[in-house]
Amino acid sequence: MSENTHISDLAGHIGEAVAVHGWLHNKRSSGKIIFLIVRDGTGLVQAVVSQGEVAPEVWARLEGLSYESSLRVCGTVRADPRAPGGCELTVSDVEVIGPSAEDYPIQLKEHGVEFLLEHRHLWLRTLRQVAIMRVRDEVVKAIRDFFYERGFVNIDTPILTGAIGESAGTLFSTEYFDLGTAYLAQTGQLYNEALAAALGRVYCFGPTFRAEKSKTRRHLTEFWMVEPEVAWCDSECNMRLQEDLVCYVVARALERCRSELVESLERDISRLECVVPPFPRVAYDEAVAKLQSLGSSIQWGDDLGADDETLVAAESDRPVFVYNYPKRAKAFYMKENPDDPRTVLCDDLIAPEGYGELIGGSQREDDYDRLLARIREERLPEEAYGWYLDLRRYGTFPHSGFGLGLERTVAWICGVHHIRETIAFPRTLKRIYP
Ligand code: NSS
Repeated sequence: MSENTHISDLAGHIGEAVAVHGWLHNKRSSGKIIFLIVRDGTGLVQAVVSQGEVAPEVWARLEGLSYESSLRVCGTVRADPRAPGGCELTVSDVEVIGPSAEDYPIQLKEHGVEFLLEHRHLWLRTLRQVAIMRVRDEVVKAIRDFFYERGFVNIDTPILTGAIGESAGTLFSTEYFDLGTAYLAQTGQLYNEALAAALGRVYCFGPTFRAEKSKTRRHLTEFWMVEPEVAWCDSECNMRLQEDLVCYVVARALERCRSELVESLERDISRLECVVPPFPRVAYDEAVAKLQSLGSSIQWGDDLGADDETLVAAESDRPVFVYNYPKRAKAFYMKENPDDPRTVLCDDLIAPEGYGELIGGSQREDDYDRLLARIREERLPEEAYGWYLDLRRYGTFPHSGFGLGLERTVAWICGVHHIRETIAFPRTLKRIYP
């Protein structure tokens, strides 16, 4: 492969001859000049071809060139303050590496979302999708840096599991040799708890799976979750960690993805600039009373619905904690609230602007008998939890953790309505292609 200069680096090569490799994003011509807009994933550049300055066969090649053909463009970099990136290419040669068929399905016009999802492998090439993938990458890096800087150890928990992590209702299962049924992980949390007793502060970050029947803009069947687990940390300490993480990630996106957010995604970043501690904290009881006064049909004991979440955070300029939910609305592993045993020591962090729950977290039940009772109440298969109960038999310890949904966080930061755009190949109730 010959030398390649990335479009984002062209400004450092003014006056030099370079070769750029990319795809034809757009084209227009005016008489004896053809303007090619080339994209390579790092940016766009206008390549200016003058008929008099290229060989006749090159000119002929360009006249019929279709969108998304892949190209090698040779030329000299010229400073142009009006051009995106501050420069253009004066072309000496163009080689067509892979011509694109005439029927490239994604045009510059608006398409329906089902059509776009059917062509997700090509839709990803558009500037908006490229910007979202770059923000996602930055968010992932920020999350890893946050935990690394604080001394957490990253652990990869299993994806094939024997114990139900969250709720039996949303499991993907598969036959596992002679050992019966295995499940795709809904969470890495239970394994994280074992590791917290080994290493103190740990986190896992990977894909999780839920056979969600809900067709909402906040649900995927495969999504990525970062889950820290911290020994000697109570529910209050857990909420502070969540607040710090979210503020760190938002600040990083604002610092390093400003052009993606502002130019490509037209995000109102003033809404992100006010994401600083402290986040409001509303007890579940209070939240229910307030929601009822606003017309919600929620009853004490119910989990918050999507509309309730939107309402709870509607007046806030930053995410809102709702804490200490009723036991019956939450998972079996949450610690009973000593001040009100009908509730558990947990929190959901709800984003403003209608993006819903970003985080679910809790202090874990560290009492052997209470945990066993909860496993039985929920009719979970006790034999699968022997190892999990052992953590309470051999040196139990107060500990807490949470799970932050990557796609919901990226959707909120990008201001993207539906989380399906925040993962390369979304998996939903009705879609496994492409
Ligand atoms: O079910 S959670 O509220 N909590 C857990 O899984 C805990 N085991 C985490 C822990 O304490 N270690 O899910 C956590 C987050 C939730 O707030 C959402 O942001 C995201 O995971 N989540 C989802 N994102 C996309 N699609 C679906 N279906 C989904 N479910 C949860």
